[in-house]
Amino acid sequence: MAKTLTEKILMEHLVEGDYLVGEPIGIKIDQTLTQDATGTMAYLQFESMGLDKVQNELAVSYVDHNTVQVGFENADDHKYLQSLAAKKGIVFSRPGNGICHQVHLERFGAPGKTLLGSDSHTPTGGGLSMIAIGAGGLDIAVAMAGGPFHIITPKVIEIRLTNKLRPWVSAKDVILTVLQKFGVKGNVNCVFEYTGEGVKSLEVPERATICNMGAECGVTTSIFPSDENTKHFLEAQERGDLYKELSADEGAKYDGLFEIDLAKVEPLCSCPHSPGNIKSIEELKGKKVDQVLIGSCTNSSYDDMRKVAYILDGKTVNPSVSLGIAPGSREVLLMLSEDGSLEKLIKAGARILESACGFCIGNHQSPSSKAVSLRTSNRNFEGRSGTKDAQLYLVSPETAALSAITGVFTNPLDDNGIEYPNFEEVKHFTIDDSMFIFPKEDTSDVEIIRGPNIGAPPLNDPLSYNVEGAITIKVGDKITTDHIMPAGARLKYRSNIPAYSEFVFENVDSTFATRCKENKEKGKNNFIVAGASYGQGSSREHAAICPMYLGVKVVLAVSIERIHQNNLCNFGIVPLTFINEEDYNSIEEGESILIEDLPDQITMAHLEDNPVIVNIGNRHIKMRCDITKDQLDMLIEGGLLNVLKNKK
Ligand code: MIC
Ligand code: SF4
Repeated sequence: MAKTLTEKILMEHLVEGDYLVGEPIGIKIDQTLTQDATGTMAYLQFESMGLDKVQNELAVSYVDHNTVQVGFENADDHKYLQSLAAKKGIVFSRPGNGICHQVHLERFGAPGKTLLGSDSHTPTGGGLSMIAIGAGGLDIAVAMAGGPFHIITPKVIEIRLTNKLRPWVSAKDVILTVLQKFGVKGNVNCVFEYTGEGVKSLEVPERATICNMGAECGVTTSIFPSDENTKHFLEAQERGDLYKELSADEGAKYDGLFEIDLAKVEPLCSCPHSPGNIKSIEELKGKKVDQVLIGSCTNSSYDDMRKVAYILDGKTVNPSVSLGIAPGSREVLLMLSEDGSLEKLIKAGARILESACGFCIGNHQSPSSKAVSLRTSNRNFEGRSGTKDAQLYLVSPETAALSAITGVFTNPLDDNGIEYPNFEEVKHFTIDDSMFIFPKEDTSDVEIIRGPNIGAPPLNDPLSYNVEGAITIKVGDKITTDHIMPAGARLKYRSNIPAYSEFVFENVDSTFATRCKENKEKGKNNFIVAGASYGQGSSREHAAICPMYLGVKVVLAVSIERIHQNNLCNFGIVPLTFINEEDYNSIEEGESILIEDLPDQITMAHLEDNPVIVNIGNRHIKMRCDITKDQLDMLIEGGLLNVLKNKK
């Protein structure tokens, strides 16, 4: 039978289950990546599995998120990660080497491979025809131990591209067109597969931009075929031997189709406070801008950056704008310095930022109060920038660079007196792998360094029979992991769960952690009630670990996003969804709640699709518990770490 590209790669990696859409399967993971903010916990969990070395083909540990180093905490994490990598056979990418997704694409990604990363933008690898998936750190730890990764066999949606983009319209506008169509919720367990003759007009970095931001739709991953452009990219990275041609079979059947005529794509923008809140730049043009930030794993390739330098050449950043530029990797930065682009950027008045996540995660460059901040990154959730009332707009590098000059939203399609650059495809990237530390065979003399910031992964208790307590918080729709577990200034506590837990829901309800602790002291459990698409956004498992630490036992939501649902199960928090959505409206914060026979109820929900009956006040509310057999075991035993321990 004719197969989609997604089916081909997934089936080649199938190690558990039957490949039937909607059914759980286990796939073999070839490559893993971690970044420092999720990595310390992932490696602590890996250590607790007791293995001498990682078991998968390639594991890379990047340091790119916490590079600000205010206080000792981040630097402690870096030391731990470096020594752990040396001990366990992991490639270490030193701080300053660049953003994990950009660097991985440049130096390690390979068509047809599976990649699992402890970061939700791991699908960037789909630009190189990989099945690249974001997951929680514990799932990466299991993959590094040689275990399979479990997903629900996805629906494959064809995104067929025709024609080619007009000058001044770019890959970011394509993915914003996709977001306009699919939105940020309701796309769980789908893969976006790009096809059509328009594909060949897009280079690998452009494809990577498109796959990167597919994460905002909540899909499992996105993928492009591997073709001549892929070959050229790999050859230019001196990795041509990894090339293989890959595409869907003629006549392959898809579960949906969205056609995009690239020639008709408009310059677009994600408006506050959701990537799915799309408007055209034409609608916004003339609006005053206070800050422009260019970079992040979405748009920081050499192609993006040299275009920006070309646009800024001979100009000066508008006096009302602060312009920051963060090239995605050391390779990109080196090339910008070699071809004269860096000089153009500096002369124009750009503030050159470290090749790291930085502004994107609110680690620095927080805008002024109520500022309008134009960014080429992928998320504009409220408060993510570090300034709660700032207004974040996500745009292409072209729109960002032009607006930095004019000081207002500027439509790149209008005549701006600049000819669109016609750059040649890069024939050879400047390769310098000296900031990777490759592991040695004999690691007997390596000691793992643990500073005071390095804690231990906390464990949960097995699920009690009757679970009783209070609705400690009720939140609305589209609550992101940034709402649950803020990053930015709090990021440095990622390796210290008791300290980080103090900040759960900090910007939503600052007394949440205190109330949880009071309930816990009285022997009561905590429950979270949420609207649709709970836990969208990042892969940070801390959005499950820290609530778990505070005694949260169950989340009752209208719907829960894929990665977060997995993280909840991994840490023994029961995910329930309303069968009748109206029941969500009837619940009030503070009400008491009792779920009787919970282990039995979720077992029957798994086996027979029975509803789970929840008693709130004097009402009996029916909930769904949509979990796999593995997740059932995790929930009953109090999390995946307990399951693994009990197996030994
Ligand atoms: C993000 O973009 O939100 C992050 C920070 O990269 C997260 C990971 C994290 O929270 O450490 C992600 O995308 O998974
Ligand atoms: Fe880093 Fe931002 Fe990309 Fe997350 S989205 S990996 S914080 S650059």
